[in-house]
Amino acid sequence: MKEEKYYSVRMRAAKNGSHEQGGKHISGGELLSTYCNITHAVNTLLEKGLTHSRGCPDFMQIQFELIDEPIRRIKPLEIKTNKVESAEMGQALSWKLLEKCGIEKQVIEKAYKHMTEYSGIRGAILINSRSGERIDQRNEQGVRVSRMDWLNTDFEKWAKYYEVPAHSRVKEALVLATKVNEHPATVAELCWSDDPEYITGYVASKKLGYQRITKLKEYGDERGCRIFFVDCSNDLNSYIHYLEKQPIFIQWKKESVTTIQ
Ligand code: WAQ
Ligand code: MG
Repeated sequence: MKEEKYYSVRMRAAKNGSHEQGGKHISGGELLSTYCNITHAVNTLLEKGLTHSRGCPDFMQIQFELIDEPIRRIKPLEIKTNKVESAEMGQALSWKLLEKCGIEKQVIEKAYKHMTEYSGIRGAILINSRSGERIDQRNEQGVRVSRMDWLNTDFEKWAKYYEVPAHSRVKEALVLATKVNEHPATVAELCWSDDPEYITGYVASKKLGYQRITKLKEYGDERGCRIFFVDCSNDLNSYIHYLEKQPIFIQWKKESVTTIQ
């Protein structure tokens, strides 16, 4: 049977002008939809951008396009939640986890510096996992990972099994982390939200899975970021092409559960 066609639907919203005009990034979103579901998909993203804790946007763009390539299906990273008392403890744990991925201290230090410098951008920063230098040339834009999704019914079964809140935020973050860390050139990822009321972040890698850390910043802080530690002996352009263009569905089967420490 021929697979149904899917569309990539994307949204970005900003305040005080568009992103190009130097406006403040408010919200972004990406999902996959069948043709009959496009109205619903567009409305979901519209709602996301209109009701955001970073503010009311005065610019929004929503677009959809047909995906012509076959969609790859991959299983979600294993999840672990690490409870911490303070942002300092959370950050210390994130260092420890990144070191476990083979990343050196001075590289992590540089990553944290990048985090502060580029905390307002709408995409991710790519850094060389050995030198800590930023390697994408996307400046204020960063690289936006796109063309990925997880069917809600499947995600909800997964959330119930792992006793994780079945929130779209968790789904979106795990979808992104799974896609990014599936690529052989990704060594690890560090992320926390730019939403002032959301303080849980994570470190993810193939080996460690998706390691949530319940506090990586203080409430009210609007600084957030995503950093991918990349081993760039591989071609950077094809890596970025994978992040932006390779369509991926996350699919979960209870039978394939493995455990991480
Ligand atoms: N591609 C690349 N970078 C992105 C993308 C994307 N599709 N989406 C967001 N970012 C970057 C961008 O710089 C944002 O400012 C930053 O990440 C944070 O995005 O409880 O909510 O959507 O398990 O605010 C993680 C923990 C929550 C969830 C992360 O990020 C959990 C979050 P946000
Ligand atoms: Mg955000």
